[in-house]
Amino acid sequence: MTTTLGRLEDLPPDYVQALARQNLVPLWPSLRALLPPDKPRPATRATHWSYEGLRPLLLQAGELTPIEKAERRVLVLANPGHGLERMQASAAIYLGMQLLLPGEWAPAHRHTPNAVRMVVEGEGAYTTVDGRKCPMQRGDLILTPTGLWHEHGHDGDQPVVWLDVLDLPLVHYLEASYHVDGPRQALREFAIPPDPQAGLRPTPMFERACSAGYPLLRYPWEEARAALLAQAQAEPHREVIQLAYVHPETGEPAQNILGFSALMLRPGQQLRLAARSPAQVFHLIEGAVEVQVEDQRFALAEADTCCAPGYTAVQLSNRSATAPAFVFIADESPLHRKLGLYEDRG
Ligand code: 1HN
Repeated sequence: MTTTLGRLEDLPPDYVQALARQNLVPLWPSLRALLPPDKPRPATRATHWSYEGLRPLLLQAGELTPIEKAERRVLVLANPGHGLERMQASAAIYLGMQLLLPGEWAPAHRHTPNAVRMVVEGEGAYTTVDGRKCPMQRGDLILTPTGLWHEHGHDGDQPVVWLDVLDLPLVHYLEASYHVDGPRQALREFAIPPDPQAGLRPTPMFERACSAGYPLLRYPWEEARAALLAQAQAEPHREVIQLAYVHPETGEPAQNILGFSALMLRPGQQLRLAARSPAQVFHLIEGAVEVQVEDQRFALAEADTCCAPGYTAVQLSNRSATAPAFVFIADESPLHRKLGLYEDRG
């Protein structure tokens, strides 16, 4: 039973002031907002960011602000439900579109938030992570886990754009966010190069907990796309064609806080994703997809991004009857599982 509780206005003003003078606050006027009935009331709003809309503005940032004045030239995909100034897509997810122009250099630093890059367009750029040079090609996923040095360079002749996904809002909320600048990294090779196929697993592997060490930093799109097509072909009746980006040796999620996967929709396929507690981000790598979140529908074109709050079912529809579609998904599920908050409400 949910009874109506007393409000702050019901209390004598001089009593409320006496409390404040001693840094005290009554709980009951705020209790329902802190613990709403049945499900959370998320600030996260289903939001769509069109690449066609943002691309000219990002290129304009390239003209307006030299890389030396930006360090990282990024337009943040901000969720209006949180307030644009908070620069967050969901409670734990930060999204940004980053531009690097030919010959530019984004200097080395390391920081406490974990980051990944999903490459959107252009050739010739690379990220060096912990001394390991990771070429950036469209659709590649590149990890820069917490505490590892990273810098970006560009030897090509066209602009390169990628989507940054960080757990910055959470790490900042925890008052644990900071960075350290460093010198240009010396390159080093892997003694035994990791097998990129080993970093893709059927999504139930998400269920396991986590470990340290990041032997695989670059998850080439070529491998992920081929593995999705092979799964679809091998299991023609399987509804969900999805691979999680995982630690290649343990099968645990590739990073500690946010989870990453690639999903394929068969031509014309409609797929309902259950209402689960973590918020999610969808970024269209290839094809044409409609994303429905409650009463909102977003027609995603290639390189578009959208987000959905937690505890909400999402319907994905391939708008093409002839071609498959490929979606990159980032979500808060490793975090929710570790905290014991994960729920699947079907
Ligand atoms: C960062 O380090 C990068 O290294 C991009 O490219 C975006 C957003 C907030 C904090 C650190 C990068 C970032 C960031």
